[in-house]
Amino acid sequence: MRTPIRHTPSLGVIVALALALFGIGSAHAGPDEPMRYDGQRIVRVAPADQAQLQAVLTLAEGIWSERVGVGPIEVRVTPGQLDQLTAMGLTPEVLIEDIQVLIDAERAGMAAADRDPDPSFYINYHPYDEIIAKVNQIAADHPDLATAGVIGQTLQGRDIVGIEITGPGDASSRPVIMYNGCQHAREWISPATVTYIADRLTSDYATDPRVAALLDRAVFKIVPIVNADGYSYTWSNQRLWRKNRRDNGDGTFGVDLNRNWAVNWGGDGSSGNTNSDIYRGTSPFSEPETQVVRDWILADPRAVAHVDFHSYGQLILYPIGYADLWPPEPDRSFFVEFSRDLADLIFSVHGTSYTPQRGIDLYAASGSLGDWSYEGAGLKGWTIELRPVSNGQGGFVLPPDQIIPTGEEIFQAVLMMGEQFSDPLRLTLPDGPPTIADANASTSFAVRVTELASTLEPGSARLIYSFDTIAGDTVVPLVDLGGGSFTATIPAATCGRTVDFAIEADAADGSTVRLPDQGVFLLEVLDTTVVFTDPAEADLGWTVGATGDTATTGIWELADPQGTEAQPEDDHTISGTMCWITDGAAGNGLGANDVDDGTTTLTSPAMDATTPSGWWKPARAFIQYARWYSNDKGNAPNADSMPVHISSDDGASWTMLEDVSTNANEWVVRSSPVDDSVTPSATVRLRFAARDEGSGSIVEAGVDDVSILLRGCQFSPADLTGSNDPNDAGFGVPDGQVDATDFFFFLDLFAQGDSRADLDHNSVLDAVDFFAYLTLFANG
Ligand code: 0X9
Ligand code: ZN
Repeated sequence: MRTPIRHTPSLGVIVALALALFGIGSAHAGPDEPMRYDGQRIVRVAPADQAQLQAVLTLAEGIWSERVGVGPIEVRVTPGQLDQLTAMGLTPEVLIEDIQVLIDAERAGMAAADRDPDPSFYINYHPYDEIIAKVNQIAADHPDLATAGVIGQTLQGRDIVGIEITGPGDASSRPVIMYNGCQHAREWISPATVTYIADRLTSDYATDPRVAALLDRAVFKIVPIVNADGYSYTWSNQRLWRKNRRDNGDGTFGVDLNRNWAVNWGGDGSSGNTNSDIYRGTSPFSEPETQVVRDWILADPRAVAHVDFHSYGQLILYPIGYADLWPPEPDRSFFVEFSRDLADLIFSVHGTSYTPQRGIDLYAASGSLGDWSYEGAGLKGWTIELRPVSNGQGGFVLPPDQIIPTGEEIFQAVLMMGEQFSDPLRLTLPDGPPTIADANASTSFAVRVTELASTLEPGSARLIYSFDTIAGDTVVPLVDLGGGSFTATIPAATCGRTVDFAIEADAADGSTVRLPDQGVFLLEVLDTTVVFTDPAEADLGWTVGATGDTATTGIWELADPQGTEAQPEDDHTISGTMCWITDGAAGNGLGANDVDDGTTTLTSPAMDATTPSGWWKPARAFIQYARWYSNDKGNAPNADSMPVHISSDDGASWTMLEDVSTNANEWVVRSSPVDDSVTPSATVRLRFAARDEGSGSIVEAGVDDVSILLRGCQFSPADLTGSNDPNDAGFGVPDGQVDATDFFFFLDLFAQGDSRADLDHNSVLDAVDFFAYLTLFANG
């Protein structure tokens, strides 16, 4: 409410009013009204060095960008400051013309919603008291599911309130997932979103069996407003206040709570300057708000995961955030993979793109809750930056009609997270399940075990396999490589056999986890013969260039590549040095010799992919190649792709094999059956089109070791011999016929205890092997 002026205004007041009317001067507020930001712009400038950066930071009213450093940053400035930036030789780019206009629109939207006779709580933002009342109401409406309570007080004595949500019954051994909003006062969407989450979890329990099942297994604990003093201040005084309201004793106020945690406290990306928006406080946990949340987290031994909700940027940030460090395995892979799954799921709700990334890859922040929940409390910890994606859409001032869609997409992520963390363990195969094994050679593959709601019983991770489904299950322990990594090995078998297999592990809570959760993986044992291979040490007749190629640099060549951040240092061939590469010279900087201005095409010579006939298991031709692709560096990452085509009519027509867009930044070997795409012939060619369509995008590609492989079995696994006479050349050698000779030969092997009769490869000759042979025999 505006305070009427009762006395003759002083000169100072008149000047202030004039400045306000003309939209100049710094942000200001009357005694009872929020500070105004009239005429202030959000601009992007690019200070060239530390001195210029410091000058910009000292000059500007506030820092607006996520990232602060030499190079592009965004700041809030008055018109006068804008002129000064230009005078410094910078070229400010205006992103938001007038931040007050956005704030006024936010207020107007809220006022309109308040007039609504039956306003849904989430079509609007709410002050501290109303959010706390709402949380208490949610608990009161669902006494069987939720309990709200005060977990501590802020510096100014406001209550920090939490709500605990779980299904009826004994919850003492249910995993707990913890969320909080509003460490940062101005990020209004974060308390709104976590309140929405609490509301949906409780209200959907009765109607959505998925939510009911989840809440019967897991507990959610939510603190919507950590920084209650700061949040209140953004309503009463300064909409863009970030820190708490600590009186620093030097005329400045506020500690950045998200720099006050005891994890690398005082390090990079925090400030000892009391005036700074990232002021870390006088010591770790100097602030009551961080102490209260710390104790709340540590008090619950059931806790497994935590998310600290912020805005903005649409980011799913995982540890580590204070230095260029990775969590050790298996956590590293878990964070990378699961954060990607969360982003994909969020995208599927309203098409909102969240970027999963490591905190430090955004910028360094020391003493943050996201790192502390992981390193300090031993939880899987994230920082999620909610909508919008950029300040061009308002930044911290997000229109209230975005609350519900934000809540809806995050609610799906909450369900996925809850379901994942109620699993005792997570089993994954980092390289996927093997599908083809070479005959007479064992097959090893990687298995990863991540501990979620429980821990792994030592020694319990195991492979279960069976030959031809009929040969009985054999169980072998996995080899433990440490750090959650294991190796599984399926023994060698003759061509034509099939193996079904699964992985199991026991958890300390008494449960068993299986992969796949239903059915089995299937492995085919086949003979593989390399009929053609091109190690690319010399040019066997490749063609560089095609009609329509316009690339001016990074043209394909046969070379020994020079390594860069985007290009390999070594070729793929073990004994070689050369490969096909988009300009093998490193050049002067990443952008120097990469593909630019369009496409460069590389076409292989004709290769013979015809298959022999008359095999027991028909031979199939596979085309295999090693490829390199990098497009995630530079200013416009991931703008391009590399289509790979195959032709079986000597290049007259082409079929797409794959469109490479994942940036492995390493050699990846691809192998696929030729007859999946084209009819195998004696004139099969491959074509690789590396292209740069967006400007500023770095594209580097390589090709090596193109090969044709034949896979199949010449003889049936029941075909053991051509003769029963040890003096015959055909003794013990398959002859293409499954007949009585083979049957008696097997009986002999079996009677003599020959390991060739051990068809289930468990080192015991028994009825299982006997019946396994009968089945093979019956199948021809
Ligand atoms: O700087 C922060 O505290 C968070 N961003 S915000 O704009 N909401 O203030 C992000 C912290 C995430 N951690 C790292 N980037 N290391
Ligand atoms: Zn924040």
